[in-house]
Amino acid sequence: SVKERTYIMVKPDGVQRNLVGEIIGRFEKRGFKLTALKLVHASPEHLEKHYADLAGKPFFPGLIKYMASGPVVAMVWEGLDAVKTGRVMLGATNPLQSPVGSIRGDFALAVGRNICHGSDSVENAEKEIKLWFPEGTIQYSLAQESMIYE
Ligand code: DAT
Ligand code: MG
Repeated sequence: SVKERTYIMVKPDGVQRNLVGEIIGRFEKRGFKLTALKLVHASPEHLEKHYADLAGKPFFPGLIKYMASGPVVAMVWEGLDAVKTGRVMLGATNPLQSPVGSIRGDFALAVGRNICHGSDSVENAEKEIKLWFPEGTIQYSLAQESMIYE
């Protein structure tokens, strides 16, 4: 659906490495619509909710510490097949397995410093959007929509 939404986040390493504009630019240029955006220094408690499915993994404490080490850019992008296409644009979890041309494949090397997050299902996207944007998102129409969709 062209109304599908995904939660995309530039992680602390992406912010520190000045990749915020690069990542936003890729989603903009692909044709997706930005419907929410903020810079957040998240608490460990908030990040534990975001990554609740991974609690118990050996890397979980390190993941929370890294994600809480600095601000992240939280975003919602809307458009055709946004969840799956967003994941393709990010690349694989391990940057070494990510194709060149993907964000992780172009800018990262280590799984624990992989620059960006993207929702892995429509259901999880809606959960993550609620967690990061309890205030809601912005509805508006894109002027060039008829040039992006038939
Ligand atoms: P993804 O971010 O591709 O959805 P995930 O949800 O399985 O991957 O894991 C969330 C994050 O946790 C991932 O982006 C980086 C970190 N992570 C995953 N597997 C890891 C591992 N084996 N060692 C260290 N960090 C890992
Ligand atoms: Mg994930």
